[in-house]
Amino acid sequence: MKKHDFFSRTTELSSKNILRRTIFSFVFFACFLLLAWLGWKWLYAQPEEKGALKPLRTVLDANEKIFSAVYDSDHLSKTYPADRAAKNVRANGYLGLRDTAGIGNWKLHLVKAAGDTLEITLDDIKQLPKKDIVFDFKCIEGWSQVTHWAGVPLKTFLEHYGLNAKEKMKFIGLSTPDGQYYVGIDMASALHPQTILCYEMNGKPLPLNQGYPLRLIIPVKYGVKHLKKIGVLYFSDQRPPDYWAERGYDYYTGL
Ligand SMILES: Nc1nc2c(c(=O)[nH]1)N[C@H]1C(S)=C(S)[C@@H](COP(=O)(O)O)O[C@H]1N2
Ligand SMILES: [Mo]
Repeated sequence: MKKHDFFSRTTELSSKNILRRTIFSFVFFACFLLLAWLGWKWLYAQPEEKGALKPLRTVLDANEKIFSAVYDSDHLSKTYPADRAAKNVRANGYLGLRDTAGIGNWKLHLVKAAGDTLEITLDDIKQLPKKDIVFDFKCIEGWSQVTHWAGVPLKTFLEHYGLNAKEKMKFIGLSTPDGQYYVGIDMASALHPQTILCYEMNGKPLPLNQGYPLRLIIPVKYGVKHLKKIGVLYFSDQRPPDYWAERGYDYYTGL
């Protein structure tokens, strides 16, 4: 008898408990939904800054501070034997590539200072020491591919043109000849030993859709920074304009 009472009491208690808990969970969940909805509304009411909502921009800027502080310019990206490189190389992003008129007269405009621009031909560039690199090219859209490139290290190139003093500036800027696509790169990454002014892919001249005659290859960055068909290269102490950063992407995009 006692035993029975005991059991019926616990059954009663636990069904009360269940009801209480159900109500509690429901209220808790409703509050959670309300808070999430209010948070969302608040976020979208915030002003935009440099292409992203301000609170999100604050997080991006904090990430950038951390990554540039820990960035080690001696750290090398992983490389692969040439036979691992893709034969069918993916091409992505055609801004500034479509107009091919005048490509035969292409020259690189190297802006040494305001009003002082050197015009450099592809043959000039090919005279400089050549470096091959086979690495895993990564696009922020989510794909990657092991690819094989060759050209002159940007650092070697700048030294050849006596621009070592410019290496004290904070950034280099690059743009296509028509100005449709443009990027800015922090100097530490620009001078990284694996950063090259590239004119060959798989041992042949760059195809048009890969940036013929000259592109940037910068393995320490995502694909967005590997500007194809370089028209102009210049130096700056401020962040140069950057096509995808203006559309809300992280400026630094380091790997
Ligand atoms: N001129 C130019 N360069 C560009 C782009 C572009 O649209 N125009 N897209 C960038 C992006 S987003 C990527 S992922 C790489 C792709 O390089 P690939 O065509 O060699 O794969 O080029 C970068 N360089
Ligand atoms: Mo990309």
